[in-house]
Amino acid sequence: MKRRLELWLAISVFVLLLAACGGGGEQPTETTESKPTESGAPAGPVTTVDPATAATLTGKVSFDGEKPKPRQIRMDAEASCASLHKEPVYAEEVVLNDDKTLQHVFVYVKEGLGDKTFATPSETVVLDQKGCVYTPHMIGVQVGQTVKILNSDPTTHNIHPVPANNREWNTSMSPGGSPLERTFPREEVMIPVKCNVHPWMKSYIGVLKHPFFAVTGKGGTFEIKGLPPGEYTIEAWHEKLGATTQKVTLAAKDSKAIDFTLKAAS
Ligand SMILES: [Cu+2]
Repeated sequence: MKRRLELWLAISVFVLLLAACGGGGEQPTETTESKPTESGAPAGPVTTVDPATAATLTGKVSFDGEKPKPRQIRMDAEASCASLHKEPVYAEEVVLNDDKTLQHVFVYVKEGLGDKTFATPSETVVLDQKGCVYTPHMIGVQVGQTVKILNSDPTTHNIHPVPANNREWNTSMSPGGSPLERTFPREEVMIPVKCNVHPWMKSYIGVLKHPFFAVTGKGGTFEIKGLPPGEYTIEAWHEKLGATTQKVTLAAKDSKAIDFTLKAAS
């Protein structure tokens, strides 16, 4: 009789332990309310910025130094890529406009938004492989926002992001195949992207929890709209020239311009 009681107690303890460890799928999920979902999309209440108070930040990024000589990409080893170009193709590492402003600088709010969470945009951001070059060279997305990767080339690419804070993956994409859709669940400035087939292919993806970022283009300018009033640290990030920050205070409805200068690598 005593033995049966001991056995019964042992079974009870085991069952209790199993329940405490969350073995069942119907446990209340009390601990997940503020954690991001699997895709990285915010699970908690999202911040809506009142358009009546929203501020705008604009500016441009300039280059200081001797203009670097553009580096020509040699595609000779891959005839299917080389045949897609009649003109020489240059690496997009340092792309200068005529007025010495810079393209492909990621300008974003680095600090100042506190714990605010923002809705994940439903629009996808396209990254194409065209002429054996990533187009555009640099993109920004929010955590959980879909990046749609295309292969517009008559050749196979193998896209391979090399993140430090997200999961690494690489996928082969054959010509005429379906687009690839991917999300990144964690913030990261920036994720380098390479192609395992073509060593010259390089791109960058910036992933943020908020929508306040821009990539400079022709003219080296940026515009970040819809900012809640506040004090911010803004960073301008460049793949070869490094990063620089500036602090800015934005009052309600403010429209401010700040300029950045990135020096030639010494
Ligand atoms: Cu490729």
